[in-house]
Amino acid sequence: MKHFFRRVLAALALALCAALLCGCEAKPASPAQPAMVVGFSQLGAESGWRIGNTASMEQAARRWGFGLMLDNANQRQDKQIAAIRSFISYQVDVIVFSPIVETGWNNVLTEAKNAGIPVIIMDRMIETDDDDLYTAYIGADFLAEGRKAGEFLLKKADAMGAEHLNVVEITGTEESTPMRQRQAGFMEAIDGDDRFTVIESISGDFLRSKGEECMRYLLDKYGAEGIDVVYSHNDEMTLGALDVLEAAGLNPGRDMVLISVDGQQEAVDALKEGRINCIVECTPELGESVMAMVDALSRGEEIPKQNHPEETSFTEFDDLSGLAPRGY
Ligand code: GZL
Repeated sequence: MKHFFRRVLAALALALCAALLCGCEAKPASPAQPAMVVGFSQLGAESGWRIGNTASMEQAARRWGFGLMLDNANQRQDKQIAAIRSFISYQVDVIVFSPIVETGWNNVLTEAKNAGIPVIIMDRMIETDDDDLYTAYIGADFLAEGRKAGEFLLKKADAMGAEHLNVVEITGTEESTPMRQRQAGFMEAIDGDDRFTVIESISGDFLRSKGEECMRYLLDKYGAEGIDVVYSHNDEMTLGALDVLEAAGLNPGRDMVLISVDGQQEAVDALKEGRINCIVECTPELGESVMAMVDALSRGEEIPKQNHPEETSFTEFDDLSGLAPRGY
C-alpha cells in the first residue's frame, strides 16, 4: 500500500512539473487508480490447468478491483526471475508467482524482501530453508494427490483380482513440486504391495506432445502386453497417451488402467467414457484465495503461511452424472 501512495505522489509530482513547464493545468491522479497492484509471474501456458489458473487470477483481480501485471514466462525460470525484478522496480504492492521448479529463487526473493514487497507463492513451491523469503503459500497438497492415485490403484487391483501389474509413470516437469510429490505419494501408497512393479518413470514435462512421445516410447519398449497401468502426472500428458494407445488399436481404461491428475473437462469426459479410470483433482481455481490474501495484506492483517485448497478425485467407481462443468 505504501508503494501505491509513493507511486501516486510520484505521478502527481511529474504531472505538476509538466504543468508548470507547459503552463497547462495539472491533472489529478486517475480516480480509477487500483487499490492494490499485484505483479504476477505465471510460469507458462503448458496445459489447460495452467490456462485455467491464469484465468482464475485475472477474474479475481477484476472482481476485487486490483491491478494485475501478468507476465507469462513460457516455461523459463530466467524469465520468471526477470519479471519478479521488474515488479520490484515498479514497486508493486504484492508479488505472486508459481515457481516452475523448486530451486534458484533465493536471490530474487531476497531482493523482494529487501524492497519490502510481500511475496505469495501460488501453486508450485520453492525449496528454501528461509521461510522469511515469502509471506504465504497457497497450492495443492501434491503428496496427498499422489497418495490418492496410489490408493485408487490398490482398490482397482482388488476389483480386478490382479496378481501382478506392471506400472509405467509419465511424470511432470522434473524438479517441480507436483512432479516430486505426486511421485512420492504414489510410491508411498503402493509401497510393500508386491502386486505392483513400476517398470519405468519418464518425464513428459506436463506437455500433451511429450505425453504422446513417452507413451509411444513405452509401448514400443514393453508392448501393450507389458504395460498394465499408466500413472500420468497431468491430464494433458494422459490425453496425449490416449491418442497413442487408441491409434495402436488399444482400449485404454479397459486394456490398461489409466490414472491421471488435474480434472480438465476433456479428461473428465474421457473418464465418463471409460477411457480413463481415475483423475485426482488438482484445482487451478486459486485466484479468489490469492486476492483475498492481497486484500488482507492491504489492511495489515496476518495471513496463514500454508494454504491448501480442498480437492477430491473422480474414479470409475463414482457416480459422476452430477459433476458440474469443470471450466478449464
Ligand atoms: C499443479 C500444476 C501442474 C498441473 C499441470 O498444481 O503445477 O502444472 O498439474 C500444470 O497441468 O502444467
